[in-house]
Amino acid sequence: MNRNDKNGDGVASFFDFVYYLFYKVYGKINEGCYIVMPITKHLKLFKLTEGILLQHQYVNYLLRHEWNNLVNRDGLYNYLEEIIPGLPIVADAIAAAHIDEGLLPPIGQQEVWAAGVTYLRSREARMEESADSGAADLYDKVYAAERPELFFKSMPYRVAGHKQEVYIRRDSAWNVPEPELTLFINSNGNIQAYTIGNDMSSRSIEGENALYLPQAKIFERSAAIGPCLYVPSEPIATDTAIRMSIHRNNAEVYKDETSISRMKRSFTELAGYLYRECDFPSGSFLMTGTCLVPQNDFTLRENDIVSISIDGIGTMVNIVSFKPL
Ligand code: DO4
Ligand code: MG
Repeated sequence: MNRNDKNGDGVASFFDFVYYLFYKVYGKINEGCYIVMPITKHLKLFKLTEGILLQHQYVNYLLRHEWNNLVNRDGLYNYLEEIIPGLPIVADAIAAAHIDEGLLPPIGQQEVWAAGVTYLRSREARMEESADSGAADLYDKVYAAERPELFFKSMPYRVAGHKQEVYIRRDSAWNVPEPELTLFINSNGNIQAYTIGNDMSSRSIEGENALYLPQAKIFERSAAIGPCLYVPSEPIATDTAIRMSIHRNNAEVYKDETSISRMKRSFTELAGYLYRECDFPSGSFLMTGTCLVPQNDFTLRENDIVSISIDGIGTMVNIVSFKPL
């Protein structure tokens, strides 16, 4: 795989290259004089039709493990680091070809859940869209309440991955993507990894009546995750940036970014509520809420291209479509 391609999708950037050099040079200096490295150690797991690709310090390794058993453990980063010496190395070009042709969403048997109204921007948007239904107050209250809003989002078979289609509903006039940092929580309730999530939503159905939330949120390919599982040695940095752009006929029609530090709740708090009275034998994914909402006159159209990037994890790209009739 291209050493500078930290997204795993063939796209290398100058910044990736500088990061790579810094990692190598500074890492060497550290080996000699025991200075703490400023870069979080991390690994990436790409789920492929041919197996699992592990990317560590820009070297690719092939794993033949069963996905659910592999990821569902405490100390996932340490376990993966320990087994690396026994793994076959995959040449850069072969790894790139596998990722290009055989990339799957990084999910096995896990349910996907989502948190709502965890950012002020989301509270404001829901209050606006539900003003006519009289439900605006609900969103104000849930933002302030001790208990977070958590809702079921998807079974694994409805989930789209990087470069795959996401769907908008034919019976919805107002459709948006929701870019969300997504947690992978193991069966013990411990956050082990992160990925990029898109909580595709119908704002017209959600705004019409708050009780329509499941229809606004759950439909074929309304959840996308990818391109990989990002497994850091430490919890993800609180100032991590999240960016979204939307392209239509080769023109950019939306672009914005923010930081997950704006979130009102902590990730462990959300995971704690989800696991209070539910067991997840293979772990679960939890989308943590959106902080980027396009202006109110924006709705997605067929063939729009949605790109979501999160620092460290990479970029997930999806094409907007309708479920075939
Ligand atoms: O309350 C409705 C859904 C909220 C949501 O999906 C979000 O804040 O991201
Ligand atoms: Mg959402």
